[in-house]
Amino acid sequence: MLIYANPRHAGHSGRQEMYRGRLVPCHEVPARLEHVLAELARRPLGEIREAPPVARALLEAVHAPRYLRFLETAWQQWVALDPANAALDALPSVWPVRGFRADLEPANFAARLGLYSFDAGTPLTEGTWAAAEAGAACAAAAAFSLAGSGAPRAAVALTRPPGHHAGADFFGGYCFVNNAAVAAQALREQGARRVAVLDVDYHHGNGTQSLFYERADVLTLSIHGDPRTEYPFYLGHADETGAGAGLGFNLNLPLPAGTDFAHWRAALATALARIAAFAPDALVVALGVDTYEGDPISRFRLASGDYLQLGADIAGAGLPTVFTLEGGYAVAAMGTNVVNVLEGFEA
Ligand code: Q9C
Ligand code: ZN
Repeated sequence: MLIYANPRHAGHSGRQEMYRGRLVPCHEVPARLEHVLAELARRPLGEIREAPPVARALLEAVHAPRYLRFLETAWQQWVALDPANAALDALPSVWPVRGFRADLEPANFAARLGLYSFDAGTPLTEGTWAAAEAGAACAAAAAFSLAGSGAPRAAVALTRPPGHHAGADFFGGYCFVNNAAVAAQALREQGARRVAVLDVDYHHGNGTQSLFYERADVLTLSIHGDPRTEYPFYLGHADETGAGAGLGFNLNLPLPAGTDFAHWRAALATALARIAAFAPDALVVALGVDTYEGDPISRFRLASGDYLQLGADIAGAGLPTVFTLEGGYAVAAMGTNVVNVLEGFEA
């Protein structure tokens, strides 16, 4: 398999996130990706490459242009408010909910930050845009690498910040640019007629679902902690099946906190059967390993060894596959768990 590692990821390094009334150290830290790279050095699975820059048109096929413009200048705007802000992260604290105007871009920076976000757990830092844009480049390059004869079976966008919570014009859940959606859109643009996006992160992939909710050419599926109790709470329920032309092309498989691998794997079998019926030309896997029993913010009970089987089950779909790296916060186990999925896929 081909691996595109994000060389700018460490520039996105949040200090603190708001959690239960306190600012606590960020869970989504650069060491996560470093552990995966270290494990890949021990268990090589393929060439590790740098991606060429991502086309703006591809980003704009996924995200609103004004959102992208905001993200790329947000740090300068933040520091322009007060030079002392350079020592802080920008964290939103006000949002337009039901009945508020979302069509107008406020003149106030804090109000713009809230307009384009949905939680206070996702700090924007000096290197956030460069990291997110370079991550999207990894996702696009991974997708493009699957075309043509001699293409690998799979390609990996090894990147952070993650992407699956980011929607057309909002960041949140540690995500800014939706890498899985960029990969799916890139696959469509290079000739795949239908693409499935399977999200195995502990948290529902609300951004990906919302981006493709009215499209029949991209089937979205997500296996996740039941949003009645688990983040992101406001989306990810089983009755969300798509709308308009996309009706029937979204499948949510929420599972209760405490779910073990046997029950999780049964949900995966349901998802894979739906994918087989859809008969896509390619698959994108939003690969979060926060389903791990040792994850500090999640509540499934997968063991490290289970990820080998998870990867093998996904390989059973027999599809050209792009993996994007999503969550996983048991930092020291990240390398083992992610590389187990990839090794299980290759076996
Ligand atoms: N104040 C991913 O796994 N935690 N994102 C809730 C917010 C947010 C997880 C605390 C969890 C986001 C990609
Ligand atoms: Zn997650």
